[in-house]
Amino acid sequence: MAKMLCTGGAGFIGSNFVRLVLETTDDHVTVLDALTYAGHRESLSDLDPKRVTFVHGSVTDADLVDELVGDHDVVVHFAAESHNDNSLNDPSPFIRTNIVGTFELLEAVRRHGRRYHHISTDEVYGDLELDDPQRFTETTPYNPSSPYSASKASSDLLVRAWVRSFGVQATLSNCSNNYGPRQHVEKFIPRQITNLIDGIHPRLYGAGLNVRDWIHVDDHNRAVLRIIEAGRIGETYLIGADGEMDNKSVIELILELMGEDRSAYDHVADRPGHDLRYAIDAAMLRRELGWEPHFKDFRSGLAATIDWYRANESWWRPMKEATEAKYAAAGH
Ligand code: NAD
Ligand code: TDX
Repeated sequence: MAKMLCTGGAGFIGSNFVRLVLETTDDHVTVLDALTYAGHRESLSDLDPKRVTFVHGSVTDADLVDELVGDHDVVVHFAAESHNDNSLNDPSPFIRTNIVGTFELLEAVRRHGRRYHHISTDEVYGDLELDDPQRFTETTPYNPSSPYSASKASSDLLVRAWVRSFGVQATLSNCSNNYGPRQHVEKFIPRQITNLIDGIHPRLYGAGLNVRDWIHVDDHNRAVLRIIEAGRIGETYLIGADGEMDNKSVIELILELMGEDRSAYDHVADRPGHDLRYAIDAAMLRRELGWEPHFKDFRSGLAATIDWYRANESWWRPMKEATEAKYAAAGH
């Protein structure tokens, strides 16, 4: 049994990761989470307290981080400010949490000689043309567009430098857009599902031709577990499930699955600097670590996600009004 420290474990991907660890290993998990607007204790409240310990605190708190890292075998770092639109409104928490927080963890991992896995995003590579035959690979140069993606790119580069300069035992993964249960209603898919439940039209930024490469959160997390288990130290693994789809088609599919007219959505102001297309080539992960996605059919994964939001209104309702007020102020 290993003792795992999971930062950001009360957020979307982190909370699903904790569940997967409990289901598939005998590890103990300590969650370190600051419970920002994006963190929810309820996402963990039904889990066995003998196997999950919750610590309320920030990854920027050097003393707390040092103590916790020293007491664990493996650190998996999910905690971040994660939303592009928020980073355009106010970049400052993105710099503190995503860059300084990663620095504090790396320093603690270095002092204590612990194994570290860094969670990142395909957005660090910038965007692709719609007709570009190349997809992102582990060697694509970094070219981030937004304050969010620049802060994640910075954190990745810190990890690579700590591996090379100090011999820190780290791996990295950069994943494409996740969907699934417990995702904040500020994000594209849950925003449209919960709008429709509330009788509001879905909101499409610009013409909606932007392409995202969708992967179910459990497939992302199964890949993370494989990398922790068998990944090569110092290596970056790209995680994606060949799920490219443009935003307009995603909105039309959500409308269809929820029994509405496929054209019943509104076009709203586009996001400044909006990345056009992300696409991941996950050949290395598949070849080297034998990973395969379980969710191969986006339509059925999306239908299950819609069912989850219908059945769990008490989870998302408290955050809906404030989220929509923020969007209204930004013209989205
Ligand atoms: P999220 O916003 O749902 O959750 C983030 C969690 O981190 C929250 O629980 C929040 O309270 C916590 N947190 C924020 N600041 C903190 C701090 N200073 N100290 C401790 N905890 C703090 O985000 P998510 O979508 O679950 O993303 C998790 C990670 O995965 C991030 O690193 C993100 O960059 C990366 N990622 C996300 C996606 C995606 O599609 N959502 C894709 C690829 C990579
Ligand atoms: O209401 C909306 N309408 C709309 O058209 C919203 C909220 C978004 N969009 C568009 C913008 C993007 O092209 O949908 C796409 C997806 O938007 P987000 O859910 O905000 O995701 P994105 O900006 O692609 O970033 C996501 O994937 C990479 C995560 O939020 C990041 O944390 C991750 O790193």
